[in-house]
Amino acid sequence: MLDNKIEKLLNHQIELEFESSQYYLSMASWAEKSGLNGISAFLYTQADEERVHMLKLFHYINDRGGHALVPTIGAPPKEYKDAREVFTKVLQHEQIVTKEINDLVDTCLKVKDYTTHNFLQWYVAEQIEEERQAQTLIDKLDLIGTDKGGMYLFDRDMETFVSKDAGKK
Ligand code: OFO
Repeated sequence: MLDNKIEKLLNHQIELEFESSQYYLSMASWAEKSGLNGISAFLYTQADEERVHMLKLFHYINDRGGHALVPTIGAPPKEYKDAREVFTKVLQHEQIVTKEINDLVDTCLKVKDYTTHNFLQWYVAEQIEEERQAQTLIDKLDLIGTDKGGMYLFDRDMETFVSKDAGKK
């Protein structure tokens, strides 16, 4: 049986994963209509992955005797200045999620819920990877700067990256 406090925090984590999914979906749509098809494909995939992260939490909470709740969240931003702004926002968002997961892990230790602590290790590792990925993309975009040819190639590389990465998670 889940401790009440842990159940609440896990439901909060559901909200964050849902927010990530909706945020990336909105970015994907912006990129698609801006002619950035590779970036768009990458972000649609990210949005799907975040939904899977959310569903893992649903099943975990319910399997442990709690009640996973569908969150209500506000609409994400619709417009973005450019690809760099998109990935900067991705990184900032992931840093917030990482902090929340770390706080949750800390609370698990405090209430001696080692099962949830163990379950959350997958999320801890995933956050490291997502932050690293966003930072790498920002670094590449910094190198490209305002070079339109460079941007074209970046977007094309993202398309290849998505098709190679498809179905890994
Ligand atoms: Fe769910 O990994 Fe990011 O937010």
